[in-house]
Amino acid sequence: MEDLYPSRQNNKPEILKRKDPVIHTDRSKDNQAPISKEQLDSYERNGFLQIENFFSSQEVTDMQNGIFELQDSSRDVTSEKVIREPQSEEIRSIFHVHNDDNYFQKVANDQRLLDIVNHLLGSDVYIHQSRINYKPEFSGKEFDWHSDFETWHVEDGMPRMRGVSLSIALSDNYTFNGPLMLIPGSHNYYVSCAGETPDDNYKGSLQKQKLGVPDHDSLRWLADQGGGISVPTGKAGSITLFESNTMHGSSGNITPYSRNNLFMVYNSVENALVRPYSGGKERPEFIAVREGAATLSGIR
Ligand code: 6CS
Ligand code: FE
Repeated sequence: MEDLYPSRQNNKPEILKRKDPVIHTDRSKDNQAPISKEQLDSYERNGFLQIENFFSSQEVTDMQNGIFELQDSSRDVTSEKVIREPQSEEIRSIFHVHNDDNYFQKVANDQRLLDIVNHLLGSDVYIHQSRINYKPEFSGKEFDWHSDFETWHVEDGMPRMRGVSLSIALSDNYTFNGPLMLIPGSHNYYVSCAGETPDDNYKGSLQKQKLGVPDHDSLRWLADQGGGISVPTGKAGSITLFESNTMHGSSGNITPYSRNNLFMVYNSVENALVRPYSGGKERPEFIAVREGAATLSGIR
């Protein structure tokens, strides 16, 4: 298939224009959306949308219990799905929870979420990737700047920008405890990065991403387009939806307040994975769902 978004093919970074819509349902149908026109405008313009108090306090408590139970039961487990920090045994992420855990399967299928995501992507959807990210107090480490789409395109063969990432805040997000930072408007550009992708890059990149992290000039250029850097703070139970190509990252956490979230990626069923554009081998199912891709039908 033609590569509309080449990256990691040579040593020169380049900024390309986005070639896909941001909202995949025609804007004349805004009145059928489960969110307001202002929220759709904001998502389309900025490449992300935060909705505060999306989940009830009971749901937040249930999800918090769920992530800590999984953390406890995974502590001594050797599994590729359990990602440790590079310099310690501390758990950084647990992958594929939308499938492996009954409770998180229900969360992924939540009708309130699907109504929004179906509208944004203009089709039925499935989960491309899911993970819990733990950023413990005093020691949680950073995620360097990246576009998720860049990795999913190069390493997983996701053809077009027709996915949306959902981060459910399971701790209060302050400006200082390593929250998500996003560059508003960056979803409209694609930073074609330098470098070449070795097979099994994921074994290192999930601890600390190196390839697909843009050069400093490109990052400065994106932020200088006018958007600067946004940090959606707020209580646990808020959600942030961000477009697959929105440039984002987060700092380490040296504060006494942990910062944990549940992260799920919805991809359009019309944007199914092909062979990785790197030409290399496919990443495993727990990072990039292929065989298990099931259209989500919703649970109320
Ligand atoms: O590899 C992935 O699919 C995801 N993980 C990282 C660290 N960066 C890109 C993407 O978000
Ligand atoms: Fe990311």
